[in-house]
Amino acid sequence: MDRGRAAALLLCVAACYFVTTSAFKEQDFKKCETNGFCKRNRGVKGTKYSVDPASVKVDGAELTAVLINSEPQEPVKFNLMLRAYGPVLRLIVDEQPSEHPGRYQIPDILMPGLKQRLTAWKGQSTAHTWTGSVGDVTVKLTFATFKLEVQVKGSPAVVFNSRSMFNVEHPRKKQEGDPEGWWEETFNGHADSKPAGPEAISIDMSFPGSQHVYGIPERATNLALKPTAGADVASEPYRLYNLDVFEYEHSSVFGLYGAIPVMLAHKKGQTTGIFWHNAAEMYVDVETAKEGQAVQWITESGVLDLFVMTGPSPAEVTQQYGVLTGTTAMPQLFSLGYHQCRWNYKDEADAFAVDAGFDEHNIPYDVLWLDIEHTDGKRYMTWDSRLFPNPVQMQEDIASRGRKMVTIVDPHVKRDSNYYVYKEASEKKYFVRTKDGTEFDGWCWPGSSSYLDVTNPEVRGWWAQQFTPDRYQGSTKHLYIWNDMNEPSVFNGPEITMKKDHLHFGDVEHRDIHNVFGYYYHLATAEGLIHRGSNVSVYGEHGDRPFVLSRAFFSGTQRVGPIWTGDNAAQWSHLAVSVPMVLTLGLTGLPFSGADVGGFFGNPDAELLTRWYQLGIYYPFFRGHAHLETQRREPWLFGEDTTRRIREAIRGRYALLPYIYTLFRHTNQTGIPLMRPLWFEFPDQPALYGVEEEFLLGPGILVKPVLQAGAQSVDITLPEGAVWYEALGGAAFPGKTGKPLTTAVHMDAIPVFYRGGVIVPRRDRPRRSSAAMANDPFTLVVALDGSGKAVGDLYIDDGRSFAFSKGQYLHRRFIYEHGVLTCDTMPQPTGTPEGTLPSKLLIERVIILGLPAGKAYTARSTVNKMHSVVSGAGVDVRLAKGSAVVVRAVNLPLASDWSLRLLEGVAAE
Ligand code: NBV
Repeated sequence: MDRGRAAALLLCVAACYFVTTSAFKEQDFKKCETNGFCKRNRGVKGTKYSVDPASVKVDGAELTAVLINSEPQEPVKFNLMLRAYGPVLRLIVDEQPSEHPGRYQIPDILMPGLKQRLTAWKGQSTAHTWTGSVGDVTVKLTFATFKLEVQVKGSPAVVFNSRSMFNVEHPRKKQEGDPEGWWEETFNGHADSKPAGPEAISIDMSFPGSQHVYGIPERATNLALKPTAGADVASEPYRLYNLDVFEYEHSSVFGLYGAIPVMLAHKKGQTTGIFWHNAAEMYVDVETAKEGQAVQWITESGVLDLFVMTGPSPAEVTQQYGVLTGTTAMPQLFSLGYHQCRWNYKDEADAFAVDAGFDEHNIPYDVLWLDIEHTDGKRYMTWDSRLFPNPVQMQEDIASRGRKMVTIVDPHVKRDSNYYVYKEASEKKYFVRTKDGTEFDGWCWPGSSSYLDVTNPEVRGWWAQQFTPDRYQGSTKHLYIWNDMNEPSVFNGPEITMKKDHLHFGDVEHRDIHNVFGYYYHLATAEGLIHRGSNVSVYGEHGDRPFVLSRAFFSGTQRVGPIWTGDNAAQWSHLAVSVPMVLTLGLTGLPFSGADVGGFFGNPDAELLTRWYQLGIYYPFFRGHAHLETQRREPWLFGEDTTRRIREAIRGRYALLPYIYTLFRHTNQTGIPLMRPLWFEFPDQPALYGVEEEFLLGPGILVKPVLQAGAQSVDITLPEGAVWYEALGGAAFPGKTGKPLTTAVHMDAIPVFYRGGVIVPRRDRPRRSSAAMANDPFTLVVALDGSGKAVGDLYIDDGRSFAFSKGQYLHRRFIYEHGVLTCDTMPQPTGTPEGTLPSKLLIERVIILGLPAGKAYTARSTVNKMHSVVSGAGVDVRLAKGSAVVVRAVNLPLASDWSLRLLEGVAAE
């Protein structure tokens, strides 16, 4: 194509992309009805599958059997395998190797070393069933019709194929008279050649007694998934297919940029998790049946490789999933601060002005972001030299104030032989190919573009070399990366993505790897940042931890870096849906996420923006961002009151950084999310199972965002079994599930509560960035439970390198009991090296919530068992409304063991 025509087409494509569309364009996307594999299998029942009883063999940890589909004239046989890894089960159904090479299995998602966890079955067969058990888990395999029931401590957790929807479309030869759509399908003019023909798999599962199911991100919808099938329900099924959805709606089953095929079902006493280890397109129907929630999953291709995480608690399910796919990478501390982004900060002067604006208005922030316009013609890793003539100086200058920068690097590579990235990758044949084997030429921001085949380890290795300053010119060690459009987004492709018959490494069709493509790109970029920091190899000890934000994601993304929820809108409904979206990501193993604060499209008014910041400070990833065509909205542009409120909110985030960083260490060690639905912490209270408007940050902070314009009051559910202390004011409220507390709200803050029984570490001195807080002392908020106890912990390390993994950290535990607060070493999970880190940091203040009001107190401390008196400790009953005792100037060393005794009514010595 000549340059002129190419430019014209690009203009049209780009214009169509964001001018003519004022709303979600449903017609651009397939529905179940227009998607062959879904249409063929949705709701279809049959009883054709059985297990051949003579084939059942158990060899230690592995049961194998032959599964037969007796419907075709010549019955089709499959291999069935059932394994246990302690409380996690795995069911695999694949082609028989003699018949077919086997279905596609993604190679890089499961954690290495799973094999070591295999646990031997204790089992027995009858003529009709095989029953086996591992620990508290029992499975019953019924031969005809094939059915698999899983029980935990005798209570049913999940039943597979109870509704006979199991179906595997077996390999076949093309024949005349085959139904339409088996061998080729066309959507909106895009033909999919489907060389393997029909290859879908469907399976149903029921969760007896469960009221709700959760999970299967990403979509903008409720936390508890609404039924999509069954009597009186007519809805599209939930879809898992990574797509760039323009102006997505705030309430829809439609799949967005990322996919995690993980679902949780919950009932009193039992949470069950399902993970289908498969990256092809999927649909999921949810039905409320008499016996509980019943679901049907359908995938277009790949293997049936299902894991069951048997819990039984929600926290255990997330931990078990962490064992399978890994836990959240420990982030750098700066990345938990506030990020200021916009499409686009126009030039260096603009970037400096925004940076200075934060200091002028005394608002802390950590990272300034540059979107696509900073590049030379959307050639990523280059600069528009007119707008950004001195990128190195710019980064150094911003870094001199303790801050970082981020630039965007998208996966489409401009097809320009003068562009070094394209030239080299093309010569090396590193791009995705069309079905005919030629380099794929698609349309995206730069115009004609090719896409690196990041499923190839060699390509990832090469990509990871591109981030050193000699390759990425104008970059410095203060620069981090943002991967957008990695679903991948292809403006002129079917459903704005890549054709399914395109070819990847090993001639694997795009169909099989679509949902994991973005993960691979994200992974390779993150490895690039590890390489560039120092001379050490990948995962080296002293290089900095990477920070790469991704839009697309899959299971395993948590090991790489954060994601955000994409292009939301400046609307109250989008503010509200951000909570279930982020909660769902946490439940499915990807806790490091957040929504664009303020809403990407459109212009928030001061009230919406304020409420968004007040909520956003609790997102694990906290970034303000806005579309190119929106009005500027830096926090100081809405008048003094708004600036003050946003300043207070962001300062509140910074005060909580010690708690948030500690929570990240926990999720890094266990997989338990930071942001949790109320039922996650109180799993035995059914009235909480549907609550999605409020949440807990870690175990100790309950947040009730204000989600309506002009709200004068809100109803807050405070779960039973705990005392709750208003964060501002300290007033105590006993939890009463089912009886919300109605509270008046004002614009200065949203309601937040400390949970009795938890100690929250804070750093209360306002600073300009997280780096500037490095030597600040801590405050401990000790919120007492009904019996006067509380526990908590504080984790610190250098905040940036991998040295923590070798033991350079401090993890301290605090216990308050019988009027004594102690500090000692936090016990670590097995395998964690003991932590040592020289540190002069102090606990300067202790705030105790829940002591009898109106009394006088004094305090005495003992450090390393040496008796000493708190020097100059002022003891004060501060907050009239509540019962907060503030012990000031205690100055106790974080690195030492100590105790602090509170004495009632005794004068200070
Ligand atoms: O790079 C431009 C935008 C970016 O600001 C946004 O955050 C991404 O989600 N990008 C999408 C491409 C175009 C969006 C209309």
